[in-house]
Amino acid sequence: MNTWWKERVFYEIYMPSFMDENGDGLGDFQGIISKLDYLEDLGIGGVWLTPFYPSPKVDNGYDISDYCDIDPAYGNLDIFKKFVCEANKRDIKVVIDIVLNHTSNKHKWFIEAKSSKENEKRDFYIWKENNNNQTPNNWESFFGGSAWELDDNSNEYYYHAFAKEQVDLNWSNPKVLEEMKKVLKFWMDLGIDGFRFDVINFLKVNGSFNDNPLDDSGKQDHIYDKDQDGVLDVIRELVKFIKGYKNVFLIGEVGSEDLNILEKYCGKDLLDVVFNFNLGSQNEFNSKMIFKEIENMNKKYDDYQYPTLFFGSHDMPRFISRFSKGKEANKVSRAISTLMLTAKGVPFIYYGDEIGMTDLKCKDINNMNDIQGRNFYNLAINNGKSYEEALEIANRESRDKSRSPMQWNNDINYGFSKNNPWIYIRDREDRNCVSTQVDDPSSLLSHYKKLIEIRKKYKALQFGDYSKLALENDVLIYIREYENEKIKIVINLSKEIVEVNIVGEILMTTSELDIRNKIIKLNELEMFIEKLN
Ligand code: TEU
Repeated sequence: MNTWWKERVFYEIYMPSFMDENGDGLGDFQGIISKLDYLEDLGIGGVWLTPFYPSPKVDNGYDISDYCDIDPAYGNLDIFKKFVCEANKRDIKVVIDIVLNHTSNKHKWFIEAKSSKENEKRDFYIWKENNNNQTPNNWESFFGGSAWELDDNSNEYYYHAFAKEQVDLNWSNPKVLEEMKKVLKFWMDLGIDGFRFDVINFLKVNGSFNDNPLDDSGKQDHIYDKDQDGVLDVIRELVKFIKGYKNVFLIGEVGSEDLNILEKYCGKDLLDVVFNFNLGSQNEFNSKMIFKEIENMNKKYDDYQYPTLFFGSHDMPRFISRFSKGKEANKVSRAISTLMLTAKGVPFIYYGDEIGMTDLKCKDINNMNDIQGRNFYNLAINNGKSYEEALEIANRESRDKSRSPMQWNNDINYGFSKNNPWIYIRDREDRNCVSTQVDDPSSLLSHYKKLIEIRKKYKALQFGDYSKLALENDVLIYIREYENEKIKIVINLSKEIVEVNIVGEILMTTSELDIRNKIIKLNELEMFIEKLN
C-alpha cells in the first residue's frame, strides 16, 4: 500500500474563517483559491477542509443538509472543481471532512422520516416511543442536555448525540451504508484525496439503550453511546469500498483520549490514522505527558499504524494560549512546531498557528456563536447561575476561541473580509499576522517554513523510526533513522540552560551556536536539528 500521506504536512482550514472573497463575512472557496500560493510557499502538502456542504450551520456545517453539493455561501461545484485543480497544480492534496454520524434535521431524509412512522426513511434514524414524557434513557448530548428530542408529529423521541438539529443516523440499517457509499464515490470522482471522518466511533449505539453510568462527580460516562460492537465492521466495510476505488487517505476523528481505544480504529483494513487527542489537547504545557504520548504511540502502533501529530483544531483552544501561561508564547510555538514537524507521525497544522494566533475572547454572550458555548450558557442560567457565572461557563465550553478569521494583515478585519466577519472580532487585540512575518527570516512563520522544508528534504523525518527517544532532565531528544540517514532533534523543555556537543551538521536551531567550540547552548524551549553522519 502506498502511504503517500507520510510524506506530507497537512493543514486544517476552518471553512468560515480562512478567506472571504465575496464579502459576505464568511470564508469561501474563491478565497481559499486566492491563498493557495501562500500554502504552497509554506510547503503544505495537503489541506483538510471542514464541512462546506449545504447546511443550516447550526454547528457551522457539521449539520449537513445535502451531502452532494456545496453550500452557496462557499461557492458551487464548479468552483470546487476549480479549487481541486488549482490545489493539485501546487501539489496540494485535498482532504474533506465528512459527517456520517448525523444529518441536519433539514436533510431530506429526516424530513421524509419525520413525515410518518411508515415512511421508508423512518428507519434511517433512531426512534423511541414516548412513555409518559420521559426520555428513553439518561443519555446526554455532548452539547449539554438530553440526547433525546420529542417529535410532536409522531409522539416519538429521536436520538441526537450533538445538537437536536443534528440527528443521528441509524447505522444498524444497511441502507444507510449504501447511501453513504454513493456520497463517498461522488467526492472521489471529483478528485478529492482523503476523508476526515467526523466522530466515526459514534456510528453505533448500544441496542440495550441502558442508562449510562455516572461517575462520583455526577459526570456521565458514555459507555453505551460510542465505541459499540459492530462499529468496526461498518468501518471495515467503508474502508474496503473506498480503498477498492481509490487510495485516498482516511483519517478518523475518534472522540477518545484512550490510546487503547484509538488503536482499534486504525491499521490494516481500517482507517489510515486517527487523531490522538491526548497528545495535543492538554490545558497546560506538560512535557512529561507530551513525551509519554509520543512514546506510547510509538510502542503501541504496529507496522500498519501511524501516529498523528496535532495540537490544535476548531474544537479546542489554541495551544499557544493553553501552553504559554508563564512562558514566552513565541518560544512555546517554536518548540511545539518543532516536535510536530519532526516527530514520527502525520502533522496537522491548524490555520493561524503558524503565525502565532491566540484565543479569541468573548465578553458578551450575544457575541458568542458556538452552539456548545451557548447551550451551556442556557443550561447554567436555567440552573440559577448569574450572568457572570454563566458567561464564564460558556467561555470555558465555547469553541469560538480558536475560530477567529485568519490574520492576513493588520488592516480592517485582518484582510480576511471587506465586511464584518461572521464572528465578533471588533475588540480583538492580537496583532500576529502574515504580512509582517512573511519576509522576516526570524518570524514564527519562517520557522514553520524552514521546518517543513527540512521535513520534506529528509526521508528520515517522513518515514524514519526512532533509534533514540528520550526525555532526559526535561530535554526531549530523539533520533529518526531511515536507510542511512539519521536526523537528531533536541528540544529543551526544561527551565535550565543545557549545553550539547555538536557532532553532525546543524540543519536548524533557535539558539546561538558556538561553532568554534562545537557546543550549542539551549535556553528554555530552544531547539536544534542535526544531521548525523
Ligand atoms: O467533534 C466531536 C468532538 O470531539 C467534540 O464534539 C467534542 O466532543 C466536544 O467539542 C467536547 O468539547 C466533531 C467536530 O469536530 C465538531 O466540530 C462537531 O461539532 C462535532 O463533531 C459534531 O459533528
